Amino acid sequence: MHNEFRYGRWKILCFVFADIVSLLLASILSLWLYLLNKDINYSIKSHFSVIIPMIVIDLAVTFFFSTLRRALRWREKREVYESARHVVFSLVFLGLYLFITKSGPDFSRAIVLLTYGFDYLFLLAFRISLRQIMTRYMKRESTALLMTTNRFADEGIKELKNLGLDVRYLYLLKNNNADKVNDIPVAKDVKEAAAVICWEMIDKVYIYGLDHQMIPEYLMDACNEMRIMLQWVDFNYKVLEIKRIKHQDPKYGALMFLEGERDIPFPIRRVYWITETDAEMYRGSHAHKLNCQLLYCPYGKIDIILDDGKEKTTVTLDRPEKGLLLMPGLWREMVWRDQGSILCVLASEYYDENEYIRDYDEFLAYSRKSGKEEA
Ligand code: T46
Repeated sequence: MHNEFRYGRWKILCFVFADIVSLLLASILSLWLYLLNKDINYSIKSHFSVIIPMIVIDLAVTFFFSTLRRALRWREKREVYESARHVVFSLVFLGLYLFITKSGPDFSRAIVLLTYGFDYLFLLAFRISLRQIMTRYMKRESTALLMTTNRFADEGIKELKNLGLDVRYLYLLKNNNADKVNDIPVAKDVKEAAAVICWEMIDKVYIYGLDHQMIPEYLMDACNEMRIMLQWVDFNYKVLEIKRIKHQDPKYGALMFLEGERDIPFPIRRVYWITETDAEMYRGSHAHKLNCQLLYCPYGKIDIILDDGKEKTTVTLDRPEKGLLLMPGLWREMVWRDQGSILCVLASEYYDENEYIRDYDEFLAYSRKSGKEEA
């Protein structure tokens, strides 16, 4: 629950307040009904002495059992379950309290049961109404959360701005502790990202340039529970400058490096390289369904011809620090321009011949189906 309090604080307080009001109303109503029966001799004082523990238990259950976790966004069906969970836990803990303090006999069990019965109905009604009011009157249109890595945050924000979307929050996978990027707050972890989506009433979650393996399951489940669509703002390929450190003394050369999941948006599962090649040699003629790759040429010159099913582009790898990031669904051919040039590849997937498309017509059909040609 603590993550929730960083965002939408007063909206949560409204829900907590509604919970307490519902408990008080339920308690008064059940007492009134109970006392309608004139033959019953019941101490109103003892009834009120238990109301304070009831409220404390109610707050503790909300906090420790997170019964408000995604309350603002989840389906009404889910509310039926969560309110029941809240009431059952409260009832159990109140029972324990009465048992431990031995105050059970002063207090009518019928009233307790009646109170929690009414509490359930009021809770459900209040929470559903609050949600409707908040969604109707407080929602800002087109609020978006962008999920990407530190390396791609700036580009992703620009890309969404071009689409007319306002990025309000970021969730950066493998974040190196950035609090803000371009003045946009960054959710610290996946739980906080889910809390932002709920309490800041985020409309859309965009994913920029991330391999499917990097999307945390927790966030996918949370979005699903809150009926938020995950949408990909994707690129097919990108030319990257690999970080390079040149030694002050030229005889020691230069060192280049990159990190999986940070500089490139995928974990590195496989590395391969192609050597001993003749000039004007062709390889390739295939696409991948899943594999993301980073290609670079540490020695020589190689043309990479890319085809998205609609148009062709050529990227020439002729410097060791020039990297070509390829997302799945691109047909490629490689042409060795200089003899002995070396092609190195970092890949997101283990080798699996079934995820290759080696037939061009099949590639065109696949690309049409997956909508890649529209990207
Ligand atoms: C790519 C370009 C840039 C394996 O057994 N394991 C492996 O990890 C790889 C990469 C290949 N192979 C076998 C499969 C074939 O029997 O090696 C043989 C040659 O592979 P292929 O014809 O796919 O080679 P290229 O140069 O056309 O393509 C390779 C990669 O396969 C491909 O992913 O993007 O380099």
